[in-house]
Amino acid sequence: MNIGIVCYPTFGGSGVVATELGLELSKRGHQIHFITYSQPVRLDLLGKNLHYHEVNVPKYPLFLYQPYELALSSKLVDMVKLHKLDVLHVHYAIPHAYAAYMAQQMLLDENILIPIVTTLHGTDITLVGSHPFYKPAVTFSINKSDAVTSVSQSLKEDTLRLFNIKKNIKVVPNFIDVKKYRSEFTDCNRDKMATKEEKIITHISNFRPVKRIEDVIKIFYKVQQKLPAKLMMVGDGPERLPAEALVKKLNLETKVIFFGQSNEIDKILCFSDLFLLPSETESFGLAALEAMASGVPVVSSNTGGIPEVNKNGVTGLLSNVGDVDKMAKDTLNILKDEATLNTYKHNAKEASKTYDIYTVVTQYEAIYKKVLKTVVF
Ligand code: GMT
Repeated sequence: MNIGIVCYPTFGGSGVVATELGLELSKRGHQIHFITYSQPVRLDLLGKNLHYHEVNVPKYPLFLYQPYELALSSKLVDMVKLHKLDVLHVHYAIPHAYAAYMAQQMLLDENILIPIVTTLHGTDITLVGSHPFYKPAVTFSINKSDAVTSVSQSLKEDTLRLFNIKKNIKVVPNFIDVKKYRSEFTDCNRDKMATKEEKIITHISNFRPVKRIEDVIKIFYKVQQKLPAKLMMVGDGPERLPAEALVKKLNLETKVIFFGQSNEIDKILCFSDLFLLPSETESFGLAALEAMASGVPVVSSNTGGIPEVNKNGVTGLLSNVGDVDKMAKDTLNILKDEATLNTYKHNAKEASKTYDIYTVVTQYEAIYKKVLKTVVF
């Protein structure tokens, strides 16, 4: 199949999922066309069957806001025609589902049929999409998609609660490539990051308010009072500077390392003992799944889709949003002795295997085949 993938090309979870999906589909022989405003971050090499088409938005001084949707839908029309695309798979409803629908209508005018698959990722529904300024357009474009998927059951329920949706939403969870995480708890040069006695706690995100970065620091502050430990802060975003200020205020500068954005997530997770994810809301928590696949247990909030991924008492421990005292206690409970920690590590890795790329990508292929067969305009 010739498949067009539209996503945010950044370090965000939806872009990562879209890129990994495209890479796997290309290995299965499909021609994959990424249509985005810059090359997706995890798409280092343009391999066989992979293509990238940049969406350019010409700047014009009259516009306070440059019309990205217009440029994207025009690019989609051109790419569908030029590369004879069979299906468009858009990740993150805003504005991708909307732009894809416009492209579909323009193409229909030329008797070209192109089905649209929309994958809902989280904030496109829970935070941004449900804002009254966007809601009618988001509802419309979800209902006009030929197939709609969501990355968790919780996100499906949120979508049905927040919008008037007439379409069936199929849950297709996020995934990891189990093969990439085969190595069993190897050392990974952890001695460069911490002493033998110190436990390594890690947080990875885009440092947006929804991630509750301050909670991460507060949890660590309490933990390190009881147990020698280091905190690895990976990622970048608006909450990074306030987080650095808090670290300074709490005299934690020698114990907290800010990596910024990193392409070495696997290495960092390899030497981590525990992952913190105290988010306000989280449709799935791909970062937690990646941690689990590396054998790293997760202490998290119990919001959104996180409990579907992080099983309480098995792969980690969960608390109400903002309960930093309990999250600190949970962290200490998991790290208190090697036997407990190793049980959690083992469980985390085992549980992650149910999200293997092989099964999940096959589900997407089935959806593409179905829309190709059933769509009549
Ligand atoms: O919030 C982020 O980390 C970025 C955002 C995105 O769309 O890039 O993530 C959302 O999609 C991810 C991939 O499906 C999910 O794993 C995240 O849980 C979800 N984030 C939120 O719901 C806050």
